[in-house]
Amino acid sequence: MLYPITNKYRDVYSLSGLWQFKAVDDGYIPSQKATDTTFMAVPASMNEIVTERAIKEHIGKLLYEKTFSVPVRENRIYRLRIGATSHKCEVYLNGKYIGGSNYGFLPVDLLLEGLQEENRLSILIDNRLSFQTLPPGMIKDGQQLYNHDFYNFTGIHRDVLVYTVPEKHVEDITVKTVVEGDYSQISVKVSTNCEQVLCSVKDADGDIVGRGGQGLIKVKNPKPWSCETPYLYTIVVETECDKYEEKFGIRKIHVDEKGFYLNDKPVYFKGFGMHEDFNILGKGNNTAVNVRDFGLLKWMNANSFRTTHYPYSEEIMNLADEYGFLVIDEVPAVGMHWWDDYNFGEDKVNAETAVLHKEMIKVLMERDKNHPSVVMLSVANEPASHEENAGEYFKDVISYARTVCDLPITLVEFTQFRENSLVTDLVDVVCINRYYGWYVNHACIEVVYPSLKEELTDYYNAVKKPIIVTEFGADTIEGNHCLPSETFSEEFQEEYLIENFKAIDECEGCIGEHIWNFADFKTKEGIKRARGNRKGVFTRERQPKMCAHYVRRRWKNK
Ligand code: BDP
Repeated sequence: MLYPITNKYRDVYSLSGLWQFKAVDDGYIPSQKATDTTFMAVPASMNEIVTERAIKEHIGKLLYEKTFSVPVRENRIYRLRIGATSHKCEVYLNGKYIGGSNYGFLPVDLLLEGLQEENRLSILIDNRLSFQTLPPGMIKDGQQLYNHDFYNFTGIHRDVLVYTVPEKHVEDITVKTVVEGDYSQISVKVSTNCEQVLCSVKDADGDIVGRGGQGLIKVKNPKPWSCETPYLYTIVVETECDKYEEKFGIRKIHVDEKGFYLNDKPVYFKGFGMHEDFNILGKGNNTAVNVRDFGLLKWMNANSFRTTHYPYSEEIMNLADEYGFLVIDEVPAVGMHWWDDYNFGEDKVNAETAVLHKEMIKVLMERDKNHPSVVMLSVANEPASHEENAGEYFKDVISYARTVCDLPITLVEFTQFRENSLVTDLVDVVCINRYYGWYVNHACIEVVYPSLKEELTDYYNAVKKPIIVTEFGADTIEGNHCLPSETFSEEFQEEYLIENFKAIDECEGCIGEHIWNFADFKTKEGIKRARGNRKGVFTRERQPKMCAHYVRRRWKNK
């Protein structure tokens, strides 16, 4: 899946900016230009922009509409690329349905036929969650309920682009690399309806270092991509009438009983679970926020993050390649329960959910396959992996994932006891979220170290797979100081993290620590949430809390 680019053969026109907007009923068809609309920003979530609670919390459909004109050139195919909407969308051009998507967080790419001098693009978004959406949820007593801890932001969250490709064009490029002695073999697969395909590899200075057609290209003395030196090459694919350039890195990944290796060197994962979340913008992609976030990740001496709990924007993935971060790419299968333990009747995660789950894994891998930063796939966060149906469900999903993804695969677990998990056997790297001293024995800082140490040691001895502690954290209100420490104070957050680190440092099989969370973020309202989840090492405005200074010193030497 190629990102729209401009060059001699291709054009891109951005439709991001001001759109018309309103809440609509289920039966609404945009056959006429909408009336009674208000302005809305794209990309952005609508929820923190609007001033009325009823719209902010609207459950159902919303219309986004915009008129646009682009130069219409002959022998060009026009396409529409929406980076992501939340969640489902239906797209209409001049009142005619042209396609849509059953899920958010991934691109929607549609053919635009019959463009006129002036055109009306209407996007209907549906933000309802059910047991057959990802993430799952249910509507009860007029309320949208869901079992995950981030706000169900609604909107067009990434850029909307009209782009052109020549009739004969490069459709897709897949790059894989292997290092043998002094050479790297770059295997290039191009899907195209063109006759002649020439491929060349440019180094970071723009010099050509290898040429060929489809198939293998040799590069002498390759410079590997790593966190310290995120060296990027470019594959240039040229045909008789099209050209596409895509960056890639030469890197090798493997996992064994003891560790995770990048270019044959063991990796220790230092970083965070994060969120696409910012004041007013909600989940809207924003370059300024992205650059600030990567600057802060570097400042922290982090080397990795997990895209908790859904695929992040392509712009963020590009920055991860450039800055040298290892990314655990996650699909939005978060808070999945089969409700064996609850009494919600027949409504539950089922085979239809699994079809969507597999589809999202496939599309995510198609989107991210050439990013050297993407080093592992996470197929879910904290499913009820002890419930009877979980074993069968994830066996199916993970064996499918292995047919479309050659990266190590994980599934992030919270089940308190390893013995109860029905999925640990299926993964390459064990990822666990643990909140001793917070959700378990709240405020008992003394239990954190012994409990975590005992559990990690037991886990590793039993499964002999590398372990990353993918979440641990304590809600902290910035500026709240307390001596001796109490929960929610900056002192407690720092002490709590230190106790977790002590346990992690003493566990043989532990190959990483991801603090929950990078920054404070918005959640649904709840009795445990005063203005969202406050476990950030940074505030929602991206200023450091006290513990940031301790953690950055720790990670400098780790
Ligand atoms: C974990 C979830 C994460 C939550 C976190 C918390 O994976 O999404 O935000 O708990 O409660 O269980 O802070």
